[in-house]
Amino acid sequence: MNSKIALITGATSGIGAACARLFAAQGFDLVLVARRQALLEEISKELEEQHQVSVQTLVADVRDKAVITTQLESLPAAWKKVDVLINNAGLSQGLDPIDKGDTDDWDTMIDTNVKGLLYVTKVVSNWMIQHKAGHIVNIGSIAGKEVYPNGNVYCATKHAVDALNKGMRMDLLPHGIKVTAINPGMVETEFSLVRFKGDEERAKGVYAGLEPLMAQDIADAIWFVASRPAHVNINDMLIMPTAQASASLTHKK
Ligand code: NDP
Ligand code: 8X3
Repeated sequence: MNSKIALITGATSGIGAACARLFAAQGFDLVLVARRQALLEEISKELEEQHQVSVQTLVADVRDKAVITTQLESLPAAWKKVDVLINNAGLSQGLDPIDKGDTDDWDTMIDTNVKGLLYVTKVVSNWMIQHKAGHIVNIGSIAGKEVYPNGNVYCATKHAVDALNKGMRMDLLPHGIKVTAINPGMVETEFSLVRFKGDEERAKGVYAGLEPLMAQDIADAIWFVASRPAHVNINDMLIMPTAQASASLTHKK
């Protein structure tokens, strides 16, 4: 094993997969969490071969408290010395006014983006406390700073991440654990495809006429915050495409 470990949730796609590749390139061993086993195995094999790092894959739904807790706790002791936790697993479902929203979509977003993040953090923060060091990077959003029409529940979950990010930093302060929020604007990943439940045309339309951020842009920012000296913590970073001024204002050509 190498000397540093990063645990990344939502590592099969988008920002999480880009982080897995970047942290492996920097020599980190990885614990990768997501639901799609085949994709997890593919990325794990790719990184072990390309970068001579070790990878543990946890096929788990972060919404399932018993499963995610047991899987994390079942890791060998050496893997529990996590240096960087990237709380990235998350999603949006639907884009409807509050009176038309699907309550199952609301449950999925709240359970994944808020409760799933908490379940993982509960376990890993205790490991970090034991080791008296660690860095938790929470993936929030511009949607956690502002609200946009029909974004209601998704925005509420990301506002919750914003609050949790601040709360965690206070609670973990005596233990020397860093806590950082990375808040992206529009990033072209599977995000819109998931939001619009596989409607590729609608998903593509979100990014048409402007240059969105790419997952790599966010991974670069995460690497930057994770590689600061021990005495420096970046509390909060808001990263937007140049063509996006606010949550609801983009400039399309
Ligand atoms: P993707 O859809 O490309 O990736 C989401 C990842 O989360 C996938 O690996 C998915 O894996 C995983 N995931 C989703 N639900 C669960 C679950 N219940 N349990 C475990 N893993 C899960 O989207 P992004 O990369 O864009 O999203 C990553 C994060 O960035 C999210 O928190 C999102 O809210 C946030 N974000 C995205 C922005 C964007 O414009 N794209 C902007 C701002 C923030 P699997 O399906 O295999 O479980
Ligand atoms: C995702 C970005 O476009 O929904 O958090 O505000 S967006």
